[in-house]
Amino acid sequence: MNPTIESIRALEILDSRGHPTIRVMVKLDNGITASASVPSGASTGENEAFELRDGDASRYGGKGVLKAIENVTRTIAPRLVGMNPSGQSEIDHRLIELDGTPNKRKLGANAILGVSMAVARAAAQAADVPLYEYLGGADATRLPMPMMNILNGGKHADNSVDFQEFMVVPVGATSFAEAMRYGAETFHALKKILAAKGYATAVGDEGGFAPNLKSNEEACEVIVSAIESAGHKVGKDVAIALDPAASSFFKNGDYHLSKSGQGRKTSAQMNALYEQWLDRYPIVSIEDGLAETDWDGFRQHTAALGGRIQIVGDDIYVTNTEFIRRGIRERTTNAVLIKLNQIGTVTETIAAIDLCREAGWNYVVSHRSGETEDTFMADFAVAMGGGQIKTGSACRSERIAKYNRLLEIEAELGSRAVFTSPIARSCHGC
Ligand code: 2PG
Ligand code: MG
Repeated sequence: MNPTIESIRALEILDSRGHPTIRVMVKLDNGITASASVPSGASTGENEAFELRDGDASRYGGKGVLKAIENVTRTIAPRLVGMNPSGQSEIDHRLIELDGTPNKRKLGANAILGVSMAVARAAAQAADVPLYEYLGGADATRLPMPMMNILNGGKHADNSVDFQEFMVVPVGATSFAEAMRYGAETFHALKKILAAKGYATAVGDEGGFAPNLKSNEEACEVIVSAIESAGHKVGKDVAIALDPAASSFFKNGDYHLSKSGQGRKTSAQMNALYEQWLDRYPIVSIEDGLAETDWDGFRQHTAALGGRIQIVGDDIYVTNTEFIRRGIRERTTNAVLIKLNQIGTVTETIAAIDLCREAGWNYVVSHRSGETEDTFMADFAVAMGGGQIKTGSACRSERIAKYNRLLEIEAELGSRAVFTSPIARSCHGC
């Protein structure tokens, strides 16, 4: 007999930045319990699903999530108790219906996603299969290429770097475990290089270093040196991916590189800058190189560079099928960043991925800058089989927890594990 949901509870916990977030616990009538914790972004897209915060300045500076918790226990739980947890789509649609707003403003996407993920976990346990297999089927054997954010700037660090994320991508690795080693070795080499140059080696929100560099370019230069000094071939073994998160420095139609003092640029000048960078550095992927409202700029960016590298849309799509559909129609990018909490349910996130698959686009499953020790997204990345994940540096346990879970999955799959890069190596230095 199929188990049913017996109870749903929620707890206010803290995320990696020390801000409150929500953990949801689901209990089935056969005694199985499962929980899931919800992450939170800093450079959020305007059209993301709504994160419900209490706004009570006397608690956590207004960031408490007691209202979201009450929505789980008082509104959601009574409507889900008695349901079969393996009906993920039915449960998620009931959550969407219960909320009734286009962006989950009433109940909060944080409340809804916590329930959606915890239900999936409980159902996987009830089926006695790992979460990646439950969500992806028996063919879910592909481990993702990690994009490891080893140098942080933008809204994720108090430093002089405008671009938010400088990531290393171990494109030459032949297994996930080897990719981790390449990435971690490069991270440690970078620490030495920064220290030798007299820069700080404290880390930002995603575990990458956050030095006060002289320019944005210097970030690529020190990373190239780190790849070499770790004994890896630049571009062939380890390449670079960027997430400038350009919406965060876009004001009144222009891009303001004010943290580094590199001035104001138009959309066309940003595109020219990226083109120069591609000639100078082993870059294989650029995410949010332009702002979420700059659809024209993005189209030009993709027309100019999309044949050479992966162009990923994050804030512009917010994991929402409506925006992704437009992007596919207008060739705005050639890949999509996927974040469960941008849209708010497991089912809608899978629908976003299905659109990418239909269009033959790449997709990258991503963490948020505010994370917890929850590893749902690691299993989810394997389940979805897109072959890419972005979940921070080789530092900070909320990031490492995801990587460690992937190492565990690779070992568990043994000879069935597949590791192939969906992005080309950079010809830089070939
Ligand atoms: C991003 C994310 C994750 P945040 O912009 O891609 O790295 O940052 O969670 O702050 O939106
Ligand atoms: Mg981004």
